[in-house]
Amino acid sequence: MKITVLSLFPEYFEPLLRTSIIKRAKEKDLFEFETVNFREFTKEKHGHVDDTPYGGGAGMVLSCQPILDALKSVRTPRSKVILLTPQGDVFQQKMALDLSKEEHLIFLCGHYEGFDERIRDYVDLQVSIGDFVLTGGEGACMVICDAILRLIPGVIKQESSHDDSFSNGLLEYPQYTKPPVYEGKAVPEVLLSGHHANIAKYRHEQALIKTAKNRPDLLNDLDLSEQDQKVVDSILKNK
Ligand code: 6GU
Repeated sequence: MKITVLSLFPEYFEPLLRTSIIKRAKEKDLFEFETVNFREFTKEKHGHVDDTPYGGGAGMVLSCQPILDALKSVRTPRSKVILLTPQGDVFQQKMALDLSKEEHLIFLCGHYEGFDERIRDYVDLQVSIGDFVLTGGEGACMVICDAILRLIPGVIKQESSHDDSFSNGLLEYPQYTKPPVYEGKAVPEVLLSGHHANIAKYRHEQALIKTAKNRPDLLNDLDLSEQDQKVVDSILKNK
């Protein structure tokens, strides 16, 4: 996997690559990462990469030329090009999994008011991380890169991502570690029992309960068993 980020502020990405799990994965060469500052591609004599919007209005609009010339310089037939924008498809775990299997991802990060609309014709995908507006695509790009990189084999233990929230359509079951009792709050008995089948059943039920309580919208996309539906119904009734 190679990631190329086109951004006016490549320094945003330094902490991501310098820290924790992503740093170790980089040291093990599990992925390549490069940033390209598209300001270096501008043909505008003062170095500008944006201009005022046709039709008037506040703010500036990123011009086609610098971004698309920068894109041409890094794109290959096997690249997947993703534009970060609040107007895009909302990023989800399934998209992270699909993108983690790509050979080359190119992210276009905008800043200021937005992109010239014609830039959208040159990308494969437009992605947002939720219904709010950031000052630029960099923060969103970092979030997306983190979610993708941890799914590359070897970055984290395979089992760790298996039970992730969203990977089976549910939120993750609750986890506990020592001590068995903290300020009177005890760890559920079944987790101390060593009975693997009971533990699996308990965890599945807890994942259902947590999802029904916190994110009932996720349940609409699932085909629940009769038993699971009963658990969900009892939670929703008491909400
Ligand atoms: Cl991808 N970009 C910006 N600027 N704001 C956002 C976003 C992206 N996703 C949510 N808000």
